[in-house]
Amino acid sequence: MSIPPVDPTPQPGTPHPPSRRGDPVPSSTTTHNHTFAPLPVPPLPEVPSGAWRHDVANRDLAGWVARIALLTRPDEVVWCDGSEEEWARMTARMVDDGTLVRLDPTLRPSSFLARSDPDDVARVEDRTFVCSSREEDAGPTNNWRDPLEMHAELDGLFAGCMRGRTLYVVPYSMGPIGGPISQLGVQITDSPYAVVSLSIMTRAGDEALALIGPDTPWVAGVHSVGFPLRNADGTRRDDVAWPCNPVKFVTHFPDENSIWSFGSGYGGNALLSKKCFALRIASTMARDQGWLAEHMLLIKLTGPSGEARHVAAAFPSACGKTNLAMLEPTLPRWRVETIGDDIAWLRPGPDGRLYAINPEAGFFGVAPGTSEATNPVAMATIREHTIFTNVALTDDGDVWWEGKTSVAPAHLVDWRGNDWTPSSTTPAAHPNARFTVPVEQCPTLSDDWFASDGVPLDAIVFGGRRATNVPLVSEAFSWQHGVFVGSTISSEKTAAQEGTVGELRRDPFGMLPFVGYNMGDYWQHWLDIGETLGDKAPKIFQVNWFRKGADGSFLWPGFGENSRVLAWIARRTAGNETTVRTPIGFVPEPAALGARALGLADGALEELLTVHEEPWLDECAQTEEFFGRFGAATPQALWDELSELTERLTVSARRRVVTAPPRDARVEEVDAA
Ligand code: GTP
Ligand code: SPV
Ligand code: MN
Repeated sequence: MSIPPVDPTPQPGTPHPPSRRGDPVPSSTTTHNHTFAPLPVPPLPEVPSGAWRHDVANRDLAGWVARIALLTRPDEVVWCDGSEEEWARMTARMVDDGTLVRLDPTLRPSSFLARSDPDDVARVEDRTFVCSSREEDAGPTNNWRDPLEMHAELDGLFAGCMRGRTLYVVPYSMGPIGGPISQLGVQITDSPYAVVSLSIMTRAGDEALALIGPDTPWVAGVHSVGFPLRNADGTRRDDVAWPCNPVKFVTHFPDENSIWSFGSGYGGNALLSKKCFALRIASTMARDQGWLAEHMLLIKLTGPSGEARHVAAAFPSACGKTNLAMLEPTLPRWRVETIGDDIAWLRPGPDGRLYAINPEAGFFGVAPGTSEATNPVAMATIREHTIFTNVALTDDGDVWWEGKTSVAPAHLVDWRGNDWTPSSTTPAAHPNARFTVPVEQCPTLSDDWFASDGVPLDAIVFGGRRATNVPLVSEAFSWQHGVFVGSTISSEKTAAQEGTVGELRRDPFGMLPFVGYNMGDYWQHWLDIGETLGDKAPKIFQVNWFRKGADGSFLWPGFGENSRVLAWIARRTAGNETTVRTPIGFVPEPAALGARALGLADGALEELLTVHEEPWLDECAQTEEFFGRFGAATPQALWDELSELTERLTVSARRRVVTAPPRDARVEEVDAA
C-alpha cells in the first residue's frame, strides 16, 4: 500500500501550523487604494491526541477523523485494531467502571452482561431519518429531512458531545476482507460497548483499515451517546453505566454515504454497520449498482439426496430469522447449515444466477424464547465469548430470560438491576434482550460463510407474524408475483421496535424501517433484478409459522418442525412435487409435509393450508389503499398482480358457493342417514 505524503498537521501545543514554504505571514494587505488592518487570526483549536495518523492512506478518512474530533472535543482519539488484547483491555475497563458485569468464568467464559437505560432498549424508528437531497427519494415510509438542515442541527448536537470521553475509530469490512461483494466502513463512536460489539459484528480493525487505499470508497458513521462528561466551561459530571440522551437521531445521508447517530447506545441505533449501513445506505448503493441489500437470513439446506440448496429468507424483526438460520431439522437426513441470520447482500453473478453473502461477522439475536428446546444451536453458540444485553442475572453469575427454562429460577436480578422472583409481575429480561456473538462460534456454521463470492440462491422466502389468513407455506407463480407477495407482507409488531406489540402493520420485504429510498422505487428495483435474472431467478415462497387457532394457540409447532416446510421448498426448487393451486399461490398437499406424525389438533393442518377468500379479498382492498400511498412510484406490474389476485379470489369464492350442496339437499342427506 502506498502512503501519500501527509500535510503538516496541527498537533497539540502547536496551534499554528507552519507555512509549508516558510513564507512570512503578511502583516497587512493592500489592494487598490484601500488599506485593510490585519485580521486577527484565531488560534486553531487543538486536535485531540491520536486523531491524526500518518499511516492512513485515505486522505478523506484522515481528515474526517480530525474534523469530527475537532467538533466533538474528546480527551483522546483511539484507532481500534480489532485485536484480542483490545477486547480484553476494553471489557476489563468496562467491568471496572460498571458498564459491564463479568459473568461467571466457568458457567459463561469471557462473557458479559450490559444493562441499558430503560428508555434505550430498541430501535427508534420515529427518530430515524433518510436525508436524501430530494424528499421524494425518501418516499412515504421514511422520515425525511433536508440534508443541509439536518447537518446544521447535528453539528449543534455533536459540538462538544464527547468532552471527557475517548473517541474510538473503528474501521471494518462488511463481508469477507477484500471480497468482491464486500464493502468498507469506519465508525467513530464514544461508546466502548459499541466498539466491542462492532468487533464481534464486523471484521473490524487493522486488516479493514489497510484496505482503505487513497481512492477506496468507504461509508462514514459518526456515533455518540450524547452524554459528555465535561461542559465547555470545564464543569464535570460523573459517568453512568449506560450513558445516552433523551434526544435521539439516527440519520442517513445516502448522497454522501454517511450516517450520524446521536443519543442511543442500543443495537441498530448504535452499531452503524448493521441496519444503517448494511441495509439503509447499502440499499441505495444497491439500487444504483444493480444489486440488493436485504433483511434476510441465509442457509445451506441439504436433503437425503445430498444435493445442496441455498435459501434466503426475509422476515420482519423478531419474526424468526435467527431461529430458522440455526434450525435443527426434525426430519431425518436433512441438514441446515448457517450462513447468516439477519442481513444478506444479493448480486447477479457471472453465470447469471443470484449470489448472496452475509456481510456480518456476528449475531445480534433475540434472547427471550431461545432455549435448548427451541434453538439448541444458538444455545451452543452463546456458551462463551458473548455480550448479553438486558437479560436477567442468576445468583451464580449466569444469564436467564423468559423461555430459557420452563421453570424460572427462584431469584434473579432483572434487566433493570432489581431483585426478581417468579411472583414478580414484570419480565426478568426485556422482551428485546439480545446476545452479541461471533458467527464463527456457531456449530452449524457453513463453510460457505467464508465464500467471498457468495452462494447461488435457489429460493427466496418471505414471512411475517400472522395469526390469521396467511398459510403455512405457499409458492409464488412467478418472480413478478413473488415481488408482489414481498411488497404486501404484513406482520404483528414485536418488541424489536418501539411501539405497541401485536399491532398489524405492513412490512414489505421485512424492510419497512430499512429501505433507504422510496419503497415504490425499491419494488421496481426488485422487478428489474428479476428481468436481469430471467429464468435463472430463484423461486419465491411465503411462510407463516404463527397462524393461530380459535383458542389463540399456535396451529404449527414451528422451530425444528419448520424443516418439513424447508424440505417442501427444496423439492419445489427441483420442480418435482405435486401441489395444490390456490388463488394466492401453490400450497403443499397436506400429506406432503409428513405432519401426521406431529399429532396436530384435528383440522389444524388443513386450516394451516387453507385460503379463505373473504378475508383475503379484504386484504386486497387494504393492499389497494397501501399501494395508493406510493402514488406513481408503485409499479404498474404490482397493480396488475393485485387485480389478478382479486380476480382469482373472486372466481374461487363463487366456485365454492356453487359447488357447496344446496342447504335442503344437505338436510335430506342427514335425514336419510
Ligand atoms: P431480528 O434479529 O429482530 O431481526 O429477529 P429475527 O427475525 O432473527 O427473530 P428471532 O429468530 O430471534 O425470533 C424472534 C422470536 O420469534 C423468538 O421469541 C422466537 O422464539 C420466536 N420464533 C422463532 N421461530 C418461531 C417458530 O417457528 N414458531 C414460533 N411460534 N415462534 C418462533
Ligand atoms: C432488528 O430489529 O431487526 C434487529 C435488531 O436485527 S437491531 O440491530 O437493533 O436493529
Ligand atoms: Mn433484524
